[in-house]
Amino acid sequence: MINKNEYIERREKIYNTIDNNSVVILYAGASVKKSADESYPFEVNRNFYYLTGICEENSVFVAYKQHGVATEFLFIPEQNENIEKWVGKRLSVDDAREISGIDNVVTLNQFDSELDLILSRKRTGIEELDTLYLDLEPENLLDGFKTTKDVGQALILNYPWLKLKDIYKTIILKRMVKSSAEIVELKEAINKTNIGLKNILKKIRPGLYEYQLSSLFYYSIQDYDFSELSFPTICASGINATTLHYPNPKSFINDNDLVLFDLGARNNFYCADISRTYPASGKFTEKQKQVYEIVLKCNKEIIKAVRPGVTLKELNNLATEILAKGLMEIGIIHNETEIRNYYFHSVSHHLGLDTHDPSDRDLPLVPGNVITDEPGLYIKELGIGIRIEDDILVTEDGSYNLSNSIIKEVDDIEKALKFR
Ligand SMILES: [Mn+2]
Repeated sequence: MINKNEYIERREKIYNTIDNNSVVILYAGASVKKSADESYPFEVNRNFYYLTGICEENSVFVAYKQHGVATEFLFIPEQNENIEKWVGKRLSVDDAREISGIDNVVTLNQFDSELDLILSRKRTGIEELDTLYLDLEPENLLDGFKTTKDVGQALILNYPWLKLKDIYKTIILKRMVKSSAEIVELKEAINKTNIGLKNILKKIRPGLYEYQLSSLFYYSIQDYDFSELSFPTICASGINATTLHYPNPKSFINDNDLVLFDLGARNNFYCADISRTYPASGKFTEKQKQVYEIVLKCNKEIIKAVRPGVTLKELNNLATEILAKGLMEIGIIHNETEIRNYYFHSVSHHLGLDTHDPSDRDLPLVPGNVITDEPGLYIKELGIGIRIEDDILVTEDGSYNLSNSIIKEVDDIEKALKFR
């Protein structure tokens, strides 16, 4: 778990970058209606969570900065015996204080009046308040249909002395650099993912349906410690693996199929994102092995190339070059440009509280960044789709593969499959 001192530090860093005479409001969000009286499971706004550690629907964080000093409030739903009879215990004010390190925790029934005191500048010392910061990420929906921009515009109408500013980028730039505690969280997410993959290696064989293996992964991480998935599991056999985000794992796994898995468990919201490709029969065919070795070589070369100063674009150019060279050597393509038919995504994205962690993809890497390394080749005419994905930490002088305990060598995979 992330310690409350770290949440306090994270907020301090944000206060250091925002204007004096400003107020920040961040919303936890609410679950989205599904149908009738059912909702989708609540997913907390990750920027709110990053700065508070709180995962309670409808909570709001407010801080105003005057003369370089920030005054903070956290508003959470009130505990209510009648409601709790139906939905279970809610977070107490004391617990919220302990998790977040915010002293001023207040229940939501006081939100409107407290916010009005601040925005109308009625508190002593905030007569100059003139800036309102919101997370204006365009798709940031508060309840499935109202955006923070809508909320901001309504507030500006009521308090016309405020000008609206976006704090989204400020927060995501901080999120891009992981602390040592965040690396521990990610390692544990990867560890759980490996538990699921090991179970898959014990069960995979021709004659199963894809969904039997994707559900085995979910069962494994739930059975381990009630973990959630980072994202819906991709389990794609044979030609299905040439669809990048193959959505509907209903196919029968045939004798000589490779099966591509792209999956991850999450740990306190930190997401693992791993891909592995296994031969259902237990042995790669010669052709499959040739293609697999090209992707694996690329995966390893990218790990070596990751270091501070490199950009994701440079990594992708390198990946494209290696994959093209490999396919030319085995005669599948005859010039480099044809690689676009067989490799058409990007080799890396940032990873963290989101699987595709928000980031500025043009910034050169710095120590503390965590990115994926996921080359792939998708050859429809051979019915082969292969992706090998690891999660890589950028260090002071290079990189460290956080998922180095998850096997990926041909020999290791075939050996593991022998003992099914
Ligand atoms: Mn990925």
